[in-house]
Amino acid sequence: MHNKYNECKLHCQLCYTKMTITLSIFVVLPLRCVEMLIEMQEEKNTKQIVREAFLTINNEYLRRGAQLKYLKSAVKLINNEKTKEMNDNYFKRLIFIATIISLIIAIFFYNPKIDYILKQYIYETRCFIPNNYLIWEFTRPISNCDFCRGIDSPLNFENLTKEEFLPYAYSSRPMVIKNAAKSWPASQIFSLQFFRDLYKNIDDAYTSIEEECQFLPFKSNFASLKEVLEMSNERASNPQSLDYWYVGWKNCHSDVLETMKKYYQVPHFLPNDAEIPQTNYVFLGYDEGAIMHIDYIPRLMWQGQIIGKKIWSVAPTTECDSECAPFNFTVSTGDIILLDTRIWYHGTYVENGEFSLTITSEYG
Ligand SMILES: O=C(O)CCC(=O)C(=O)O
Repeated sequence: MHNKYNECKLHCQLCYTKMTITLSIFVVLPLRCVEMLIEMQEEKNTKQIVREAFLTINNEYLRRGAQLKYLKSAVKLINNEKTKEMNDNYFKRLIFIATIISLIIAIFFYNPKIDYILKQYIYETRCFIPNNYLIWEFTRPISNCDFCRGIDSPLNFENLTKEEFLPYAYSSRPMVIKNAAKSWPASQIFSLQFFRDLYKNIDDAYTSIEEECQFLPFKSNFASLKEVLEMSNERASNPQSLDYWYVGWKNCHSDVLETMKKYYQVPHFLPNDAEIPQTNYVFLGYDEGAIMHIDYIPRLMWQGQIIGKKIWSVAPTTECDSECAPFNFTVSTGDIILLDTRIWYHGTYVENGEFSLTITSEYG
């Protein structure tokens, strides 16, 4: 497990490096090259005019009896000065370009605010995976629209058995299994306070998020899970204020996971052969939830709605826009949603100032 996380961290860092180098190579340098080409063309035109004027003057001098060797030595003198001036200009340009590139690199690597913004909006939000929405969006395979054609709602099941679920188990059709999480003790135990105590009482729990796991602030202004769990009670319970918040994070500390797992089960209808990671995610808060995005994760996603209810908006990938339509649906308290978040864009919303808390993991 740890190796996987370290690999992932390294991958994230590589992605940042790639982004910086890509910007430098594909934006700054081409712009500079175009500028230099224009300058060279202008210089060529000017040289042509000067050459013609110079020849005319030379002919006139020769016609008036001047000697060729004096004209040649005058040209040599001017040429030497010109070459020195040009070298100076190129040297200055080189320093200028190097400074700009170094500045960009420095800003990307060392400015925590920019790094933070990029992490939220450009780089991928789940460190589980190659870490960059932009790169993923540009490089993801084109979808075969079979997955969304004719789909305008999730499949709804009342509680069902493993056998009944099997035919649908690995389908990419959004599904809601009603009341499947209703009996989990988590609905009585999990709350903001529960996670406050849990993270406070376990050594290195916060560090595990920073070093191995992931924090997703969405639109709220928190920089870390610690900030979330240490917010004032007033803010925590006052969703009507302008300061509403919604966050998610991944748990990977073994003690945190062990305690959490006392209060929920992996959905009972998932196939026995499904691979299910040890880690999980918590999403909680008010109002505007996750912004529309697609996940680059290795498996399908399940989520138990422990407290409150949530509106899900799902949309097909853009290449399927003409064949499939986006749609919304509600997941109520105690329901479990199954969604292939790798091919369905998805965002969430919590209505009416209510509080929502969910547990998520993967299977596949
Ligand atoms: O539960 C939510 O609000 C968002 C979940 C999500 O975006 C995800 O699982 O990728």
